[in-house]
Amino acid sequence: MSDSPIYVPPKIWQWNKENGGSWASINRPVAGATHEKELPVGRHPLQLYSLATPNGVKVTIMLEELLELGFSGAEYDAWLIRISEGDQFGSGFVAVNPNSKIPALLDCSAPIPLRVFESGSILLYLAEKFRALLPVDTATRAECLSWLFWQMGSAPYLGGGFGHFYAYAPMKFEYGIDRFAMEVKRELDVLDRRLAQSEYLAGSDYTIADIAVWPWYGALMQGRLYDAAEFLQVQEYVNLKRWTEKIAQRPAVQRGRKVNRISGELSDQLHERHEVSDFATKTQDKV
Ligand SMILES: N[C@@H](CCC(=O)N[C@@H](CS)C(=O)NCC(=O)O)C(=O)O
Repeated sequence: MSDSPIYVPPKIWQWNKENGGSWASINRPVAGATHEKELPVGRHPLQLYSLATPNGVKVTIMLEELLELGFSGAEYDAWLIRISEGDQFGSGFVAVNPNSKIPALLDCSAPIPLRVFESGSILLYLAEKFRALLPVDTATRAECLSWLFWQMGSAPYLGGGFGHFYAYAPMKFEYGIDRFAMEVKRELDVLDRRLAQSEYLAGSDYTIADIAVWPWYGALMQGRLYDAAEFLQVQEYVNLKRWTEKIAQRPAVQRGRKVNRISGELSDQLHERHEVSDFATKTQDKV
């Protein structure tokens, strides 16, 4: 990387492995497996390969909510994928998600085990499979799916844009931080205005739209993402704050947040989840 503040792009881009960003060691400009490694398979119908990033937490909250609703078919084994160590590039993982990103789900209750990747797609798949947390009437369902897809389109500005330049980039670059802080503030305002009209994103009921949005924007509101709550003055968004705090109290959310977590308080880390009793016996401060 050049030290000059002014970058003139060369005619042809070259892969510079030494760009110094926090994730530089795992970022590559090509897809596909880097090594042979089978994935483990447990005894439950659903096999989840993930990590407790906001995208991963969406799915563990969803599964815990389904179990809370009494769907025993939602029992799952959650296996840890350490993305900083390149587990997402093992051949077994790439077979479940050709995009090499967590979360990835294998449904072994189907006649032939079927793969589902992309967190929004996993939420929709599970909601349709169990007929839960997705409204049935046309208008509310459309509203729910609109917010679900809004999240999938918007969060990359929060993570890949703001989070990257504010927290991970090797130097603080005002242009990038300004551009994405502006966009994230706008997104927070979008949510705040919606939640001024409605208890949850799709209407009066909690749905997969809330499950998709909370791990990103709720975490930002609670000061758990990029240490940016003060910088973005999140307390201004009072309706979003009310929604964030209400969802944080749900038992399934509290359990889902812990699954595949490898940082933070030891009592919040459950590296792998195979049984409901693991929450009581296997958080990392007990093993
Ligand atoms: N659009 C994807 C994004 C998934 C994603 O970005 N996962 C990140 C962690 S939050 C990841 O696995 N990164 C590893 C890598 O980029 O190599 C989804 O929602 O599932």
